[in-house]
Amino acid sequence: MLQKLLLGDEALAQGALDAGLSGCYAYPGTPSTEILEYIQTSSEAEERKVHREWSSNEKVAMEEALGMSFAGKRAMVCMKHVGMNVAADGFVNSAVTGTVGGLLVVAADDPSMHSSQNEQDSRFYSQFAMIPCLEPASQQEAYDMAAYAFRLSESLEEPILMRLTTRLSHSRANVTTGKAQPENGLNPPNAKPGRFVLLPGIAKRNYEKLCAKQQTMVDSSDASPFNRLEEGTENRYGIIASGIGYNYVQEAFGGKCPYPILKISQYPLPTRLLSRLLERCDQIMVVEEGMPFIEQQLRGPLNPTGNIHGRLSGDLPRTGELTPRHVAEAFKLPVPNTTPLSPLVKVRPPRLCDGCPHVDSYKALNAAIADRPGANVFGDIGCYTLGALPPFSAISSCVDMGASISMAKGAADAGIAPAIAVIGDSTFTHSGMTGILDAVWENSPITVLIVDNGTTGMTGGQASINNGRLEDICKGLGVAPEHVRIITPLPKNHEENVKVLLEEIDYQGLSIVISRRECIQTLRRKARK
Ligand SMILES: Cc1ncc(C[n+]2csc(CCOP(=O)(O)OP(=O)(O)O)c2C)c(N)n1
Ligand code: SF4
Repeated sequence: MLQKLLLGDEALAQGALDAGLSGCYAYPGTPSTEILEYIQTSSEAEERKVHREWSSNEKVAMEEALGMSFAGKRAMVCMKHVGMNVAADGFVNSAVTGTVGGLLVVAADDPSMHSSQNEQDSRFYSQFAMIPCLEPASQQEAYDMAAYAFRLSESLEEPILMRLTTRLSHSRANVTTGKAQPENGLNPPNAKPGRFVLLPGIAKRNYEKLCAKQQTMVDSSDASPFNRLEEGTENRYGIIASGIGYNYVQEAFGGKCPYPILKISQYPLPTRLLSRLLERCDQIMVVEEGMPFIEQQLRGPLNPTGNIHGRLSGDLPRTGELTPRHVAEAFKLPVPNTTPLSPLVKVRPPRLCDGCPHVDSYKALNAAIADRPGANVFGDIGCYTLGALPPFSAISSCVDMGASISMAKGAADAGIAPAIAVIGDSTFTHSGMTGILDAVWENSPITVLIVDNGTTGMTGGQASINNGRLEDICKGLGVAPEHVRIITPLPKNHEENVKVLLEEIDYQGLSIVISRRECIQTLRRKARK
């Protein structure tokens, strides 16, 4: 046994490695990125040749992990919460096929939207797919749950979802590691049951089986080592605290909570434990991070007695990340002191780094459309989203990965001219390419500016899967070669870049301008090495 100081993400990664992980598949996204990054730098993963490359998007990652599970091995797939929307098709259907080797799907939620477009709660996805969900309350639990999740997955023959949240993913604690287990052997492919072929007849049978497993999943939650009912000395309130919410309760009460606490870290809800709490206490306070997932289930549509409290009742804030202070206020306890921000720390709005290639791309784009008053520029997700802010104020949308191209096409269909999309290289291979196929098919009059800095800058500079092949990819998708142009965003090229952009913007068909210069941060990192 060893003690290690680990982030929640790292604790999970180490737990999965020690539990005989054979492959981790992921697309970067805060706050999940450090899981695969830890495995990429792990010497044991290297020695064992555990798969640890980035995937092109979350759906691909999900299916790759399912393939590894099909082969009998233990696999993990990691993403940020909105990645679940991309992976959803494979994810929901993997519950219908079932799994062979343990399959752990990790979604890291970002309540308060520190670096996200929304604060959706991934627990709903587990309910939707009808599979168990684990929600660690500490870094130690994140470690321990990896092995548990693989065992549970293999006994149920179903994928298991693990939901992390920013605060746990990105804070460190001491973690005691256990004995490493060997990886599963490869199951011969011809021994595979036909249940992976989701033709209607087979899918219907599989779905019946999935429905029949629901009670076993509830029983497993009731018996889970991660769920427990802690006795209190007063029954005025019963507290249901899930995931990291359990820590906030402990902190608000200084570790001496007088009320019974039902700690929930495994779903579906443990009905026997829940009944024991409800029998004892009239008033229930639900302390859960994210959306009111548990509270909503307990209240039903009416909650006639009004005895279920939480985010919906207004006792806790409806939106945003919870804190011990919120819990203290809900129970009218003295509010814990918070350390004020040091005057040395200056709060400033986010901005592009000095010397960032996107600066010169936006300067050229703004100059090119200066006398095109009908121009609309649809943006996407990455460092270049900051082009929406002054001094550029260049883009008017940022919705989901890849939306710039499809929205520009839709707007062009409606008559917007010129319609321009700005998209990063990683976002382009994640979800932009399929939008291009539609625009190629109709030769839509849009210009796509791919700001190619050779990396996935916003999430910390992970490898970008296109690896300098963007022009070939665009031509391969069917874009006319003479309308695939490359510019270098540097001040000295400004006039030339504006000219190229104008030529393509004025062309009445699909054109692509690749603005290529490496991210200053990855460049510096390489120089330091
Ligand atoms: C579905 C989804 N997955 C992951 C993310 C996290 N994320 C935000 S931007 C981005 C990619 C940024 O890379 P790129 O498009 O190359 O632009 P750059 O930041 O390098 O300018 C990622 C992975 C997200 N917002 N949504
Ligand atoms: S990390 Fe790279 S791409 Fe992002 S703002 Fe800085 S220089 Fe630009």
